[in-house]
Amino acid sequence: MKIIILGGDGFCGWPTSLHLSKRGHEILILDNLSRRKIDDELGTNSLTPIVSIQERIKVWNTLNPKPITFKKIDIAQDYQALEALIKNYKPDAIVHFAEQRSAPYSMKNTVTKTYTVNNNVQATHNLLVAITQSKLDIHLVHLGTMGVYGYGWTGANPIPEGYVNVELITRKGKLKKEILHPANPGSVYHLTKTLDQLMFGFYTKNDQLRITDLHQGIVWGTQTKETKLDKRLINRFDYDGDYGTVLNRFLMQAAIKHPLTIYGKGLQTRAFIHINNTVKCIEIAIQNPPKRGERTSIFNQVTETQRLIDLAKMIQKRTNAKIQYLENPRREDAQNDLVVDNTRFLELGLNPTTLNEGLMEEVSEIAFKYADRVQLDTIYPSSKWNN
Ligand code: NAD
Ligand code: USQ
Repeated sequence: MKIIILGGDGFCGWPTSLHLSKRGHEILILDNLSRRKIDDELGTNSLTPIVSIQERIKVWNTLNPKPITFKKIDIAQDYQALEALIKNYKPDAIVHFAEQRSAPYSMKNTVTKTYTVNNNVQATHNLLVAITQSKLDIHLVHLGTMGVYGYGWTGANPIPEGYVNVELITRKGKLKKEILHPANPGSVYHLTKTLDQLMFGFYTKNDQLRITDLHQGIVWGTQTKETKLDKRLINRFDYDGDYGTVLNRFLMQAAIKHPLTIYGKGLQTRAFIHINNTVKCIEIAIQNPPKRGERTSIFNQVTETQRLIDLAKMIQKRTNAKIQYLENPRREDAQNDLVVDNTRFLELGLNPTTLNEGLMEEVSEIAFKYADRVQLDTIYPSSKWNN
């Protein structure tokens, strides 16, 4: 297949590009490199040393018979270029990772709030218009988030894969319906993902676009089989207070003997998935597109749920790390239960990597190895939900 990867220089996009390229697909990466620029703006870095996108691709193309190509474009700002590229390249599928993905960054200040909304909403909408204009039958696979549901909104029931059965009380009695699960975003970033869902609903209905939305949990881990092939192919690893996600932060903190920073009491439960499973899920999603005219196909892209305190204790047991309880900078429930239905991916062959299996490899091969690159002043959280 010919596949465009939007955001293919990022943490999930780079290993996905390599994974699909290795399996014989023709890959074109589009990225505006904004993620690297934000590192400079925040004075931080990837824990792993990453080379330029041009060098990454050059190395990959010496190892793999199918070359990857790259174009620098801002899909939120340069609509004409995006439309022209899609029309010329004629992809079978487009995978859309290209959004500002940090919740803390999206809550930092007025500039980052408006940037996140403008970038993410415009990127997704431009893409939908460009696919429609191309008149090509392209399957769009988008990376959404578990955070569109809130965490545990439906109480004791598992969070369903996108849609929920409801009974409406009307003047004429009860009406049964299946609707999109109510949105309950917890940050401006998560809010943009709920808006993406509405746009997908409209374009599947109005223009019969074929769209898959993957509600992904927190991704942990760094390397995949392909990124391990050469040190210049290494994936990025964010650890700072804005972009570092909780489990990768704990791993880095344990490696440098910094206490594990739990916000609140650590009774929040979240959904997790290893990067190896992320790339596999994208492959499965591409192989199983919805039909033209069908509603958005939604998968929950998660393999397990964990309470943060349990994660911290799991790492403590292996590394003797201390735990530090910080006042929670976020506005979120101090405690929640979270059960998630992920049947669709399991039935299509996903084989989950569990935390127990992968943790020590991450600690020793990544966190300890690159511990001397940590910029200590970026570890504590600096974004607050209520200033
Ligand atoms: P990332 O920031 O590492 O990668 C995103 C890439 O998109 C970056 O390379 C960035 O330069 C590019 N980009 C952003 N805006 C762009 C634009 N307007 N034009 C062109 N390129 C643009 O993020 P990631 O962790 O790889 O996440 C990828 C996607 O997966 C995001 O949409 C995110 O919301 C979703 N997701 C990530 C996680 C996670 O834990 N990392 C979990 C759930 C969902
Ligand atoms: N947390 C800590 N200590 C830390 C960092 C975070 O206790 O040092 C807590 C947070 O308060 C929160 C939880 O850990 O309760 C998760 O935070 P996170 O930063 O790991 O994840 P989040 O902000 O939710 O965002 C990440 C990705 C985002 C993706 C989302 C999936 O950055 O792109 O959409 O995970 S999900 O959380 O399932 O919605």
